[in-house]
Amino acid sequence: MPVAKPEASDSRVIAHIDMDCFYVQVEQRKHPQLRGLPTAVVQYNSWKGGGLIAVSYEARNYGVKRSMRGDEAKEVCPEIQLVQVPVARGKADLNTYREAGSQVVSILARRGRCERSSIDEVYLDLTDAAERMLTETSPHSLETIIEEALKSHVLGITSREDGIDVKEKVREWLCKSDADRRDKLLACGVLIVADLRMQVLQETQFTCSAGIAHNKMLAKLASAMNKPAQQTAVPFSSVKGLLESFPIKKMKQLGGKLGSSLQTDLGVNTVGDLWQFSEGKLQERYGINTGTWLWNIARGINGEEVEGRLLPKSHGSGKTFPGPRALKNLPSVQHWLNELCEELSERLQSDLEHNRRIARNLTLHAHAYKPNDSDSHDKFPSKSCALRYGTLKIQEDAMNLFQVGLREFLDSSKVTQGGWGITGLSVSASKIIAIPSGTCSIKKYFQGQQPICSSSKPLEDGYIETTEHPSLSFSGDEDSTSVPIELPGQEVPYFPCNGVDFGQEAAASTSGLTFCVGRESCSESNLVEPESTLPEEPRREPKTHALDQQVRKNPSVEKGKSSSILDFFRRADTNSPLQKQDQADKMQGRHQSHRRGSSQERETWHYKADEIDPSVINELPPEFQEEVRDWLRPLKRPNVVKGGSGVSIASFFSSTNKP
Ligand code: TTP
Repeated sequence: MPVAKPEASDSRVIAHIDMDCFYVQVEQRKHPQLRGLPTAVVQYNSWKGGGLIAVSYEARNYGVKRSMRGDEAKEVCPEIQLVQVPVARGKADLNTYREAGSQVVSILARRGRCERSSIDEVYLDLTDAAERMLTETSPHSLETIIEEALKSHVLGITSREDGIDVKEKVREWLCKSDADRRDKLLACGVLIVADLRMQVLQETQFTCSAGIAHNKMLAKLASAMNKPAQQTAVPFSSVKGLLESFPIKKMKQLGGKLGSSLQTDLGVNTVGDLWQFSEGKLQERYGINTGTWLWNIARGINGEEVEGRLLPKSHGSGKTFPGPRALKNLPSVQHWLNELCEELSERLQSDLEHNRRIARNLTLHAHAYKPNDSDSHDKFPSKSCALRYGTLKIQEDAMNLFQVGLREFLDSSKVTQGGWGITGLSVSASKIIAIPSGTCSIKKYFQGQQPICSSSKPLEDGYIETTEHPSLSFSGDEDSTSVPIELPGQEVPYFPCNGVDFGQEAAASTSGLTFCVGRESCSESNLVEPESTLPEEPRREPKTHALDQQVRKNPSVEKGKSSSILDFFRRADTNSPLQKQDQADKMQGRHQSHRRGSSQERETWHYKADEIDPSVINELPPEFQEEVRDWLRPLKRPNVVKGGSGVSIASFFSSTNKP
């Protein structure tokens, strides 16, 4: 549902950047001999030459369209070059395109807040950069204006009829010293975007188009107006002219039922047609929020912020099984779900390694049909659960979600068996959060491997989803495919685990999420000695935690031989012993300072013992659990949920991150 949001300021400078025929450009960069030729990227399925998913502008000139199949495109344009999308696991592999998109994003993010809105689209908030430019190097003070900026389209100022004078008109507009401040800022935005687009071209060989306006909605409309490799600005005075004749169904969020209702119920075909309806009237018909939103967008008002997000909000992997390829039994569904989950798991792993982010939610979507129900393809319910890391776990959970969905789907029409078919399957991981600083892999730590910890440096995109508290499961089992949170190759001065102080070192691990506490340095010399000889964990050993295994395998930390968790950790760090009494004393306060043990590097850090998730304790070796519970018992707040179901490790981290 659209959300009405008033604009905090009409002096913002927002750009929308859209890559031109993106997949084609990526393929042309890979195969330079294709440059300048009519080219299209086709799906891997070769039926009738494969479905076109991206079409070069040269091919578009021949009338080739994305809706065509390869064979049809060849009829329209016999010399068209068809490039097959890369394939992995029997489905399209989009990694090359994603990576190319990331490369572009990293360039665009240089001048302002950047939101990656799709694989090839980005919003930029250039307000600060434009204000700086206006103060320091205002366009009217510039001797030369870059050519790319002069080629801009400025709505209401330039038109096709301008012919050779067009650049002169743009120059005048850009350099007008007595212009409205909002237009002056926009002019700065035009220069900045032209420069960024040039950088993208030089560094990636890709062209892109852009819209520059004072909000996201107008910028997006403008970027599509002149493609490829061009940019369009919307001065304040031109908003009305732009919207007046704009088809209502082409507006974002009006392509579906709401847009159709405006057409059929109110006779609204263009945005201008909406102007005759008061806000009250629209609210009466569509509710307060939607009514206001409609009234606003009709006037070009859109307060949506550019979110600082360089990375995708979710990961997904899907495949369609049209017509005779529909999946008709559980083993075939299982097979494809396994493939999709494997891909998803790889991407989650990569996101974790490269961006230090974890996803918390797994969703399964399916398209299905059943006998005697022509509408049934809309009715397969999407199902979600907390995401557990590890390919096998994701596969298992996805299959369970599918079966729950299938039961519901079939029950709704009393069809209990047979006759159903699955025409589309997808799994997605969402509710992604950045791992808070201060986490590292206790598993690696205790195995004496290269210490790998997070730094306290924030993520480059600063993206942390805060709307919902996470619900990671604390099952305590772990297989080799589960993912400890660890940050390769990073050195931090100590393990600043935000919150728990179990002694000099303590650790807890969830399935796929591991944190530890205590040490100043992850240097190998401080690690438990014999671990390097330990074998890797077996690939699948459910219900056996890494730390438990460690305790069993390592004679120095065998069950029963360590009288307490402190002893256990003392053995792990003979350089910095900590007295149990000291520690018990420290645990008495809710906000404690803990003096680091190393004589060389002393640090003071804080924790909030009352915010420790009790389920964390279940992750410790059994012989230590009671002891730690004793430490914490007097400090527990009555409303702390037990068992890990309500309070999760991520909320634990985020709460301890509070100032
Ligand atoms: P778009 O931005 O919609 O289109 P485009 O970049 O190919 O062309 P344009 O210059 O008109 O913006 O999509 C970006 C990429 O996403 C596109 O190159 C291929 C892929 N894509 C699909 O795989 N399937 C689809 O249905 C669409 C619309 C896009």
